[in-house]
Amino acid sequence: MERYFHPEIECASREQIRAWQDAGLVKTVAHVYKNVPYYRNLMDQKGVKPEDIKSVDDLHKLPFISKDDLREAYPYGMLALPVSEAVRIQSTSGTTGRRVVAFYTQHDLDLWEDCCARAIVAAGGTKEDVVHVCYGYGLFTGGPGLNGGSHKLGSLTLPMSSGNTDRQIQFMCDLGSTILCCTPSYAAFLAESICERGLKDQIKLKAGIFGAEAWSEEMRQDIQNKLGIKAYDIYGLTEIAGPGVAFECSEQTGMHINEDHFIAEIIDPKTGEVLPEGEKGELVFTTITKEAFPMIRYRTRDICVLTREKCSCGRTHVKMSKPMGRSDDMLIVKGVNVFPSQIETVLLNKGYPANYQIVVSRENNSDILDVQVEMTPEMFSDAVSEVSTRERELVGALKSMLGIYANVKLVAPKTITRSEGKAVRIIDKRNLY
Ligand code: DLL
Repeated sequence: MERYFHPEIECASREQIRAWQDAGLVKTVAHVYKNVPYYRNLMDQKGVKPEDIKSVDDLHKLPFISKDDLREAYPYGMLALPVSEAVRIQSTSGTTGRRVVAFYTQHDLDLWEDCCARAIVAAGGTKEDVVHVCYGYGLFTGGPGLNGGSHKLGSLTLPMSSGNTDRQIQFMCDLGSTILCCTPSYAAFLAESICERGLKDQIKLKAGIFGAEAWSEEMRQDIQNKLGIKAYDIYGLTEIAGPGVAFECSEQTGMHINEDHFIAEIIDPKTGEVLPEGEKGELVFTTITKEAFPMIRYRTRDICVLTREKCSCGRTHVKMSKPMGRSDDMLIVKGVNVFPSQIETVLLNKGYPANYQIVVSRENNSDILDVQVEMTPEMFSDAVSEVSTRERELVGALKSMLGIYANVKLVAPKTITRSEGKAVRIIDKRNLY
């Protein structure tokens, strides 16, 4: 049995998980109420006292925390211990407003790395594996998280960080990397580069652990086929820990949330009302084991579904679906909700690579949706006259998926900038007006 598969935890009964969560919640609420004045004020405003929280059934009484709260409390306002107790910060990649800074004690780091080790084991990892980590290192949690998880497992860890694709591929071949950890968009780019160089036979990869951004089932198939691996999803966010909050197992049908550390709820993003299992809504997390930066009912903005259906891997922890986009990433174009993942599904189904750019603009008070799509080299070498036929076909397919008209422009292979971290798929020019 692998060191980081703990059946007594990951396959525990619902009653046992509930008991951990009840106890962890009571302790965490008392801790933040005592030590985080910002949160104490939020609770006081709602008229809730720590004694009112006796079990998970009382969770709904507590106020939510949002990214705006964390920005307001920046930098130390949400730290629940003296600075001298914290040993590390990580930070979000936020491009607007103040960054969010999360703090960790040594104990917090240990638990986070355990979560990442569990994810690697669930993807078939053992001590014998060579784990190639090309998530970014530094403030981003991707590199440090998977690096720590791989160390815990005792696997040889390659702290590659992102970029320098030639060196990535060379190390992969020379050192015999077996598990690749990076964003799915970078995995797709690496797969493309490996195939182009005719090196597929020289790599020993068997699995990939890809997350930090939304990716479709079609993209999974594409990466799996190109690299001859199994591609597993991993989810997390800096505010809650980093990668490893949830991860996929051999079933590849959603990600088990580490319920001995996090309580998950799904709420209606408009009303804040808690929704029953199986309904789609915004994912909210409460941490129950963190010391430095506990979060109570943190609104992730990620839209997904939770399910407790029996999983063939034996794990009993609740599963979250792939996030269907973020409530704040969702575009509203001509009054219709558009998620980039819907566009990606259409493109990959029609044989296009996952290299595309969505541009939304406004003219004469009307929204315009432009989608630039890269062709494969084979498509590109076909007769020019076929391009307009192809474009028309995509316009039709997008119309039936989205319900609105999109202008499609096919562009030559390698025209769209590749990403080494999270891909930037959307340019919304309307915000600039
Ligand atoms: O992206 C942590 C991470 C690193 C997860 C490496 C997985 C692998 P942040 O930069 O704080 O943290 O961004 C968190 O990224 O709220 C989601 O919107 C999105 N996200 C993370 N994982 C996934 C995933 C890291 N598997 C935000 N699928 C989250 C879709 C994801 N979106």
